[in-house]
Amino acid sequence: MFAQAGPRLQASVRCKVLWAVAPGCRRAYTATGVVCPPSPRGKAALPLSELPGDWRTSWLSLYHFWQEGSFHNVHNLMIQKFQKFGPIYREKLGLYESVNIINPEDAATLFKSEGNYPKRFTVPPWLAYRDFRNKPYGVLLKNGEAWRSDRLILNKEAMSLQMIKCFVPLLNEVSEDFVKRVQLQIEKSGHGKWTTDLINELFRFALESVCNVLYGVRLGLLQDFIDPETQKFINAVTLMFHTTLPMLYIPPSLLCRINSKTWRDHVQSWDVIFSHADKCIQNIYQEFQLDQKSTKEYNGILACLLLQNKLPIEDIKASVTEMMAGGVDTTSTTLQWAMYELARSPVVQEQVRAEIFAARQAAQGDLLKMLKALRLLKATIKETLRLHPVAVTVQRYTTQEIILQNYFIPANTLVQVGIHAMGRDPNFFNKPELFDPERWLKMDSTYFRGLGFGFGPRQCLGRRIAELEMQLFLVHMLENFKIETKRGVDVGTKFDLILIPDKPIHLTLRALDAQP
Ligand code: 2DC
Repeated sequence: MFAQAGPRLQASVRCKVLWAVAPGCRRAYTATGVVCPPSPRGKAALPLSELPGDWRTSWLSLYHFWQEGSFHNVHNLMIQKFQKFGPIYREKLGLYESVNIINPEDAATLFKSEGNYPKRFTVPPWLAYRDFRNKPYGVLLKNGEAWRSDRLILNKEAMSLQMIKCFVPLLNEVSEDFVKRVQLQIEKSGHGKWTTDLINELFRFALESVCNVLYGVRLGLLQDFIDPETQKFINAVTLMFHTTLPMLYIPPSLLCRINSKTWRDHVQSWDVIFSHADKCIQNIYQEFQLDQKSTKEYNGILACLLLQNKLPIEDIKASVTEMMAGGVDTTSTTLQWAMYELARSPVVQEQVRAEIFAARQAAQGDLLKMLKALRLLKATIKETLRLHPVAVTVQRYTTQEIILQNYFIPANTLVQVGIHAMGRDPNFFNKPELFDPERWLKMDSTYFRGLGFGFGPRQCLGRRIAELEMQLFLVHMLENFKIETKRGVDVGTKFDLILIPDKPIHLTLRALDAQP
């Protein structure tokens, strides 16, 4: 089904709630973290108009935001705002207004009240593109009943335990091939090691992985020569994220009307993404119609969806395209951060490696059994996402009035949980600057602290694929290589819609059996 263009776009970027200007900061906070709640609990809750926050007019703050070049620094500004205003503040930048929270207890209140149709912030230019090209929304962008029925069908294929078992061999072979590729590069170097910025290799690894799970097909991205179309796809995803940034604050309809470069680049990136995904989908679809299904037991998510025949092909296409695009920069960046942190903490790296060796032996070839035993490895991924989440916030529109930090938050308010800020706040994590995966196994309570994939029925649909993909990657890498990095090079974070390293990360991979 094709949706109508105009009205939908307008509704999505128009402000829903209008707030009166409120007094600014009234309390003092320490430099490191958030201090006690504003008014003692038990007292009558305060109205929204009392919420602290930087007010002025939204357009003026947008202007300052722009001037200060804060575009790529949204995550650090958020930390500063929590320090200035406390655990809850409200903000309005251009058209974009929200209430921001940092406390895990408040996140719990928010998510527990989300109901059956949770709605997150829908990135305006992503809707605008689909309206512009008259393409249907996938599950990422749908809401209400349309979202729920699609999501339930997709959950069975992408999130259920049964299917996870099918993903393991598919993802495992891609990781094994990645190791072979690194071994080749090490041999080529002649020094028993390979030092490089791995990001493009990781993009290819991630795309190869997600495509094997979606289509049951190997693209061959871990070879020296790769199809230029595929590299175009990878570049398009990064450019798509990058050009989304300004359109979080300036309505895409405006940029479209003045034919700005940002809008044109954005449309072009999505065009590349859709046409390439379409080719992949078409290939499988044809095999299907010609009844040339391969004899493998499992042929990937797309084949299952086609076989089920519960979703119209256009809806399948839309959601599969989203999963394909969503699976590239997210896991690759997280893996890059994980290796960076493991390189900086050799002791942790050794512990995780020891766990993997032990689990490998005990499992005797049963991969699922091995993965089950890898508690520290899973904690390593959690810890990586604590310090380096992909998304700076997880957001929901309230569906009913709720009370957060003793303020009434009306229905239909955009509330954002600042998960990047939460992960670095000493109130919620002891010595937050320390990369310490074990904390997840020792903490008294991890209650609403690990929100890297969101929460509840609207959490990341790719979560299980991403987790398995990252676990298997790290298993194979740590079994074969020592990961090292130059000391003293601190890499910061840049907001480019998703959070990414602010400079290239150079890693050295050294064959484990050829230690100096
Ligand atoms: C960006 O203020 C900052 O998983 C905004 O794989 C709030 C916001 C809303 C939705 C978030 C987005 C942020 C970051 C990127 C996310 C997105 C939801 C899904 C998307 C987190 C935090 C992502 C990367 C998907 C992308 C799939 C797409 C390529 C089809």
